[in-house]
Amino acid sequence: DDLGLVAVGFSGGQCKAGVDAAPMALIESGLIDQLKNDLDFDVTYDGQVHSYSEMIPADDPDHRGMKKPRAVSAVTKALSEQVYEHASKGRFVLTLGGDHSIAIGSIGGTAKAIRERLGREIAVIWVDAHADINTPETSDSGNIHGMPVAFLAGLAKEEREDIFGWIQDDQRISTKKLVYIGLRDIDRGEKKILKENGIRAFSMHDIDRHGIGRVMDMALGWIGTDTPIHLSFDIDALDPQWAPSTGTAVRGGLTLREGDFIAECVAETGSLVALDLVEVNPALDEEGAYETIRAGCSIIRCALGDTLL
Ligand code: DIR
Ligand code: MN
Ligand code: MN
Ligand code: MN
Repeated sequence: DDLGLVAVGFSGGQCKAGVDAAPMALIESGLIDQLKNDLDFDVTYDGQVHSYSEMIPADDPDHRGMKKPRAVSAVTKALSEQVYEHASKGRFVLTLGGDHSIAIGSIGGTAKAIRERLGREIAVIWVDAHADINTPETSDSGNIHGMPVAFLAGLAKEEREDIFGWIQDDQRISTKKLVYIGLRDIDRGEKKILKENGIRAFSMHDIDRHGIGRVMDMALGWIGTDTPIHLSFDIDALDPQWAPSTGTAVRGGLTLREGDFIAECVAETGSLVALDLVEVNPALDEEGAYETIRAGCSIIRCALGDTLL
């Protein structure tokens, strides 16, 4: 099978440096060889970690409370074009972040390519401690990594071309085909948005109540068979015990096996078309960085069809 890999060394969607070093750390730990040799993918990779520095304006004042809006907009626009290029050629697209704001580009590019190629709307499975569905107005932090779903679902819109005005309907997703797994730190405004839009969300409470097996049955049942799926996996969905090196760690999260199991179940559908692995920050909790990177690689392998037997 053909796989397009895009490495995005971008940290501008939040305030902590170091998340831009994750793609290189994941690659140096042997990820590409594993994809080629163990999982038999034909990997198309330009050999670069993109920082898109030439696209980032020197002057980037806050807009509607958003921090670095032009930088995040320019980077995600460029990324959306790269992802679109891979996906429109029928490649599975693996995007290594970077902070989670980059999903505006990766999911936007996938959504557009799948619409054109298959005439289908993608489903998105968002695995995260956070819902990342703040609008600029509901956000307390102004960090755009807390807003990507709002822009992708059209709940947040902006006229200005240089601040996400480039996002068109063919890059957007439906709130009806969005499923969350692992939530446990949701802002007040986000809870309202989830409720008002009837968005399907499985929190850690649901996982405790039903077990991850039943939760995955329900999550995939909601999406339905034969729907192309984009899996966006924030490493902070895992408990800090397994993934301490991340910008906004929240206790009470998924075990390493639960994270891998989610990825395995999505792989089993045969409908996965793209995957993001984001928010690994090797500069934070440096003793834990190796474990965090290892966890990230494991989730990627599972999502790409690696099985225990
Ligand atoms: C918080 C934290 N909800 C915010 N968000 C994220 O800043 O909007 N942390 N995404 O990873
Ligand atoms: Mn996230
Ligand atoms: Mn998160
Ligand atoms: Mn919070």
